[in-house]
Amino acid sequence: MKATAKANANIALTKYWGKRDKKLMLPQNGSTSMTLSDLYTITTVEFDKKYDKDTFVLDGKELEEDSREYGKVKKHLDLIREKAGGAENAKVESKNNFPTAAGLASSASGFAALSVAAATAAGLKLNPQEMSILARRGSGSATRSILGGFVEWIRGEKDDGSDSIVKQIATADQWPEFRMITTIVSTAEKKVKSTAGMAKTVENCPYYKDWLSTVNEDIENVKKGIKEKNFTLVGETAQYNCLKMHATMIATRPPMVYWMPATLAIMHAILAWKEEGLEAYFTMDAGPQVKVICLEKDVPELEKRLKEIEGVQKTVVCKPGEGAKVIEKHIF
Ligand code: 2P0
Repeated sequence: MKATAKANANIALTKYWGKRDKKLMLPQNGSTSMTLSDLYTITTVEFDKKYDKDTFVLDGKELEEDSREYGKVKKHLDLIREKAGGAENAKVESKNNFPTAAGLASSASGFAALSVAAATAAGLKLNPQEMSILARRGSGSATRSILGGFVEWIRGEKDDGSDSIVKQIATADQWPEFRMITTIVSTAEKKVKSTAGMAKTVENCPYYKDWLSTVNEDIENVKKGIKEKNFTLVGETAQYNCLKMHATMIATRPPMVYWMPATLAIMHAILAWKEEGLEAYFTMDAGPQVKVICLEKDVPELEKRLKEIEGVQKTVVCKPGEGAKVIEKHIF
């Protein structure tokens, strides 16, 4: 009744922004991503009669029962208990190797690891597709972290979500030179979480319909670029898609401006370096960190230059990584 899982974060190359069903976590649009090799969550789950309530320890700190995170984890455990026909309480302990809730996709790796660990501990035998559907119920982007390499989350059409599934575009080994340099410019918790932010955008952004009508073309270009290893096509499309998503965030009431001065400084630098012939692209999520899309050969020069930009606290170089998996070593 105890299991541990490790799941990598993923960064979207074309973004998920908006739900059409909040309960089933069905997206308004499809998305694509790269699963990262070096930013991950490890989670141990134990169901046992000895626990008189669910407890959740994140990075060494027990979460309060009235906190938002505790509520989300409990809800996910309830869903798994319902599927497994179990009723025992659980102890859940998670560790991230990066700052939580600062726009570094902690909910993606978090709910992917929780789903694999809890489903395994509860005795559920799920294939990767079923596991990704389960992970999606915890957090939309977590569905993509179940698979490794380059992944597409298909929007689907059905109301029950059975066709809103993930598909691997390419394995990590198919494009081993692809890199994402994550720059950390702020570790402060963001003011508007993705869940609330995307709901507001769907509700009142006048450009949201234009986002929806242009996303599929971006997805096709990213998939084509990955299959052909056409770095320019992937990078340009990812950057363009990210800017369109941020345009919808900015043009929402109340506005969401996730960029910090250092975010903008990196964006300007990347655009200028590209003019000089150093080819890299940027992408940002619902936070200030910039993920720099590049090839292995340019990493030393890019890292050196990025570290010279005021406000850049840290850089982490990530390769295409593996999907979520069960591991033997428990946290407790
Ligand atoms: C993405 N983001 O595709 C997009 C881009 C943020 C910007 O998925 O409400 O934590 O739990 O489904 O998955 C972040 O949103 O939101 C996200 P919920 P989630 O990576």
